[in-house]
Amino acid sequence: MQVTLGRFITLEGGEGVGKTTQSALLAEALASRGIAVVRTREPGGSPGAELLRDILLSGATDWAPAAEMLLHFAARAEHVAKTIRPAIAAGQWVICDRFFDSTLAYQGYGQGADNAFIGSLIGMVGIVPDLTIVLDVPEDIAAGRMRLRGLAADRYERLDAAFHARVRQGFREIAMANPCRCVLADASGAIQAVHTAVVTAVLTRFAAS
Ligand code: T5A
Repeated sequence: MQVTLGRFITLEGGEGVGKTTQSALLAEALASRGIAVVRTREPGGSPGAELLRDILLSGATDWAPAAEMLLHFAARAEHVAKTIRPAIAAGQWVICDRFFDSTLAYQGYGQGADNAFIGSLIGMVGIVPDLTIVLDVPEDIAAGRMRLRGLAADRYERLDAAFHARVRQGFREIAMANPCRCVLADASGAIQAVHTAVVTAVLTRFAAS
């Protein structure tokens, strides 16, 4: 594969579907092909956005849905300006663990924020991933993985099963509504099997680049 331009790949899905695991494996696979890769995440990914991440995940306060959504976009604007755009401009491939689809799924589908308003803010961010891989796992399997990991739950992880079911359905609908950008991947199998599906999706999408 000949590479000249930076690319922007996002990994999406609910809690514990394996985004962080697959992001690391994909970065290794691309690096082994000589591609310069930047791994990043949301909320966060730049110093200012990481400060907002702490505020959003700590659970120190219960945000009004509109305020929470705007905080995610404030972090995103900072992240895009300070990390994502510079990397792509330098010819690097950016792999981002969550991006604007997470706001649609969590704040829109999950918490009832206005999807049209979220859509207008997505337009203001002004950058759309070249490829979004939505990792899909039944909630019970994902919850089992989180339990096995044994870390303390953050504010979103503590929300109830109905919330997580709406989030999963939201991601599935987003993937189906955006077939040119999104690939919906069954991520309930073994780590290596999911990795193979992720790499195949990436190589297929960028084969002509
Ligand atoms: N959020 C974020 C919003 O509400 N709106 C927004 O706009 C944005 C951007 C971020 C939170 O913020 C919310 C969503 C989130 O709740 P986070 O800590 O970044 O918080 O949380 P997650 O993105 O959910 O990250 P997690 O680390 O919790 O989950 P991952 O990354 O999906 O899963 P991963 O790779 O860490 O794996 C979890 C465990 O499962 C194992 C791993 O080894 C690990 O132990 N595992 C597997 N086990 C078996 N089979 C596989 N295939 C496995 N893959 C991974």
